[in-house]
Amino acid sequence: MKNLADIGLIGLAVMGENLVLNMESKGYTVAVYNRTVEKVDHFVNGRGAGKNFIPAHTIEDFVSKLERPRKAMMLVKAGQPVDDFIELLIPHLEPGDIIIDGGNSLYTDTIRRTKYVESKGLLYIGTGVSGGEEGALKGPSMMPGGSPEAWPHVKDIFQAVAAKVEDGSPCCDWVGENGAGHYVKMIHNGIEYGDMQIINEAYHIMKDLLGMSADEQHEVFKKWNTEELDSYLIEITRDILAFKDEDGEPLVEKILDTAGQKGTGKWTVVSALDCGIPLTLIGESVFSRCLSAQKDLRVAASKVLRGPAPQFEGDKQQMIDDLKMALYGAKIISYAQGYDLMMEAAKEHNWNLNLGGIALMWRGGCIIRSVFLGDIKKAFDNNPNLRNLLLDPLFAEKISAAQEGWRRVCAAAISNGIPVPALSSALCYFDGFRSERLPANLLQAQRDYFGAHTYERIDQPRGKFFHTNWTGHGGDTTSNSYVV
Ligand code: NBP
Repeated sequence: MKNLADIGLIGLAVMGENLVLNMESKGYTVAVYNRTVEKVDHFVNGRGAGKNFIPAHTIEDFVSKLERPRKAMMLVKAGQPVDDFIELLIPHLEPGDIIIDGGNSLYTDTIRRTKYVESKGLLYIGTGVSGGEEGALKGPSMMPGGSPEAWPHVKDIFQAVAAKVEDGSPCCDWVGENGAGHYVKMIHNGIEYGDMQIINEAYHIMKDLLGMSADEQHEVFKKWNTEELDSYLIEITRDILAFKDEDGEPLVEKILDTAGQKGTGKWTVVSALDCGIPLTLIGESVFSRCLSAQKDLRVAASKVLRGPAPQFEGDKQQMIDDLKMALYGAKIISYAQGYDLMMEAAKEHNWNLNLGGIALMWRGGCIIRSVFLGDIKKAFDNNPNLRNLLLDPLFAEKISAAQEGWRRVCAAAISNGIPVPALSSALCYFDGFRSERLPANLLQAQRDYFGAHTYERIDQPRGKFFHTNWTGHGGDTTSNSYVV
């Protein structure tokens, strides 16, 4: 074993343990440290026994065991622990050494930390790591950003441990400056919320409108996973639906219907609101989790508020085929909106994002991995300046083909009282996006009426603003607007 490690890792919890085992299996020697130091010995004498790990019992000891430039990676709880470890590391590091945060940090924290660490003559990387426990061990998707000079020093290690797609390309590449990597990971998580929500809405329709058993649904998801919806989340839904509890009944039906969340979906929506980008599908997905969490209130409301009893009289197989189209169409919208937001954030933060490369990074190893992402990569390869995914010829054609069935699904759900907030808001976005004229002319008239907010006219050049004295007793003073 080498005396000095190629890289060091702080944080031997689920992600850290599995990621260092992955690194070691690719031939790297890894120094390991954890706040609760007993876990270091427990790991090197347990899962890490007989492998190329160098245990460290203090931060000083940890840093002294790293080859220069030192690469000290943290996989600890996001938030204050990351700042605390940065403070502990800095006094022991030398110019050119690299601190890496692989946790789910908020991108604005990573922007701040990159600036701070660079001000000390060091380099910083904030990298998204997706794929959970199994991904960390067998090949995660990794989205690094931060100090660009740091990338050549970690590229080989990161790309060796990352998941690979069919042609061997790693699901890891440089994303951009300061917080870009964590921003892209945040969007990934937002899309994950959206993909999960639309699958849940399809399940709800199959169960409550079509009256299908879990086994019947399992068969549908099994088929879908061999077609254009082929993805990790469809695959695990297939398996969940087939899973039986000890009494032979589907376990899924015994699980309480309240969803948890850790905040990355919310961060995505907050960023969308800040940037003025309509991220409706992910927004509805976050709010659906919030509504699910109001269990007691919903139970009380269910006794008071009446709606239609679901009743399906049409062609069941047709509705199942329509559901596939609804999922496909909504998925296109979700990615179109997510990419729209990334493009806007990149403008604001001066990130030179490789949009096709991001699709490739998500193509394997992570929770949203799917064959679909290959088409997104192609769309940006064909046109690196593509303004919106819906304007790519292939996606334009696919969404047009999906809309008929998708509309039937939303109409049936709404008339039968089954909530489909993500599927329907995505369809509304599609209809809004393809509208040359929306009713915002009336809205501007209303704003001008009550607040003298002014309006532009269709028969005058853009940028020329008008105010009308709608009531005859208003004044000529106008109000300022902000534009998002
Ligand atoms: P956790 O998020 O549970 O964090 C555990 C680690 O953080 C342990 O090393 C623990 O040390 C350390 N830690 C805590 Br907790 N509080 C600390 C403090 N105040 N000061 C210093 N260290 C502290 O571990 P995880 O689930 O492996 O996740 C690691 C990171 O990766 C997180 O940012 C997470 O959001 C992200 N992530 C997780 C997943 C997943 O599937 N779990 C997937 C993708 C990303 P201790 O042993 O002394 O308590």
